[in-house]
Amino acid sequence: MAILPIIWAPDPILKTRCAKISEVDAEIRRLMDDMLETMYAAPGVGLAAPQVGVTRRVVVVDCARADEEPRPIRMANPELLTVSEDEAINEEGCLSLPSHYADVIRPAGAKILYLDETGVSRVIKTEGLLATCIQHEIDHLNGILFVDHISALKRNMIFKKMVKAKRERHLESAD
Ligand code: GNR
Ligand code: NI
Repeated sequence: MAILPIIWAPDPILKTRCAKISEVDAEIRRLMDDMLETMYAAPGVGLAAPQVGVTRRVVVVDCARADEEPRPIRMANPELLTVSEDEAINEEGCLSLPSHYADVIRPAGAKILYLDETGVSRVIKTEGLLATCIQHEIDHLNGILFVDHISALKRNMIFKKMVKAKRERHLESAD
């Protein structure tokens, strides 16, 4: 397994609509495992393939609490089948926008269809953090970031700070 570098916004890769997986093969399973290792190291509760530079529809999540056993979920081609009518406001963060947080309104629950790591089609009913997290990850596969759900003013403030943070990260790696 390997820890992969995480792409920071703004970056055109994070705005790309990702391609469907035609078959969950060994290469995709390897990508899922590397993404999980990268996510746990960050640490984060979810990660989408475009965040590690791969524009394909692959997502990993683990929303288990710290006092629970890990519950990794590997997904290819995740889709929202249905969403609940009731909404929830949650403070979201993103590994591609480090140290920026904002309240986002989304459906509180969702039924998700995906292919697991063996290529078997599964449906899960989600609520709470898992529902929020999977919707955030599916957004990534469609080139959408959580800041696209907030005001343009707040979004532009965050992007300006990210441009500066990226410049400083590049200067660091240069010396
Ligand atoms: O680690 C993460 N935490 C988080 C918190 C609230 C809503 C969504 C998330 S996902 C994020 C990791 C990430 O950037 N996934 O794409
Ligand atoms: Ni994210």
